[in-house]
Amino acid sequence: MLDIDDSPITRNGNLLILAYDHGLEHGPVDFEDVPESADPEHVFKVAQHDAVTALAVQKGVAETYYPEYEDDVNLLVKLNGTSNLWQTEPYSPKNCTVEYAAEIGADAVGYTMYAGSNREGEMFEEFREVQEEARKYDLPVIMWAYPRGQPVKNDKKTDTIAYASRIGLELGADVAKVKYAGSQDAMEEVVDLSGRMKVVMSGGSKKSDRAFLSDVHDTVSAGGHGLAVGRNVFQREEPSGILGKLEGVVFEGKGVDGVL
Ligand code: FBP
Repeated sequence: MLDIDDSPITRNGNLLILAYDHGLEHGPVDFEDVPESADPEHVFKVAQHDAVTALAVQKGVAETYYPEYEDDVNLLVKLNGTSNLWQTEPYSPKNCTVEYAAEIGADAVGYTMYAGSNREGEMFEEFREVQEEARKYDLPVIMWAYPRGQPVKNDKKTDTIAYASRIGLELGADVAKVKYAGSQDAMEEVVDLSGRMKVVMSGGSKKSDRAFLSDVHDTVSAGGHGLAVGRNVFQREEPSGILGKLEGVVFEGKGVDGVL
C-alpha cells in the first residue's frame, strides 16, 4: 500500500498543490487580471516556492515546460479535464494515461470526479483504471471531488461535500480535493467521513488574503491536510507573498494573524 507521506508531494504530511489547468477548464478569462499568468513558464517559476509541494497541470503543459523544472518542481499530471465551451451533463473525459504521465515524470496523478452526474458510471470506470494503474507506478492519486449534476442541488452543503469526499475514500484515492464547506465544524464533518484518506481544500475564486487564509486555517484545524489552489495564487501580482503566508498556516501551524 502506498504511503503518501513518503511521497515528494507531501511535506510533513501536508500538501500545497498549485493547480494550473485553468487554460483548459475556464479559458482566457482566468488570466485577464494578471496577463503573465497565461504563460506556463511564469507559473512554473512560481511553483519553485518552497511552500508548493506539487504543480498540477495537463499533459501538454507538462511535456513542454516540465523538463526545465524537474529538479525544482514536483509534477502532478491531471489525467482528465473539460473546457467550459460546452454544457451538457457534467463529464470530464480522460486525455492521458497513467503510464504516459509516469513517462513524462509525474510524481502524482489527478482525476476530476463529478459524482451525481448521469455519466458517473463512466467516470467511476475511468477512475478505476487510473487508480489501479497508479498503484503499479507508486503514484499517489488525487481526486478532484466535485459533486455535480441534476440531483446535486447545492454543491456547498456539508453533507454533499462529505459524500463526494467519501466516494474518494471508497474508490481508493489518496487525497480528495473538496470545496471549502463553510466553517471549521463543517470541514471536520467532511474530514471525519473521509477516514485515513487526506482531504485538501480547493481554492476557488479570488478572495482577500485574510478571507482566504482563514478558510485554509479552518481546513487545517479541522484535520484537513492543506489545499490545492490556483486562482488565489496566480491571480495575484506577487504570488510569493500569499505562498509565504500559506506556508505558515499549512506547514508551520501558524494562525491567520500570525502570518498577516
Ligand atoms: P482554483 O483554486 O482556481 O479554484 O482551482 C482549483 C480547480 O480545481 C482547478 O484545478 C480547476 O481548473 C478549477 O478549480 C475548476 O473549477 P470549476 O470546475 O468549479 O470551474
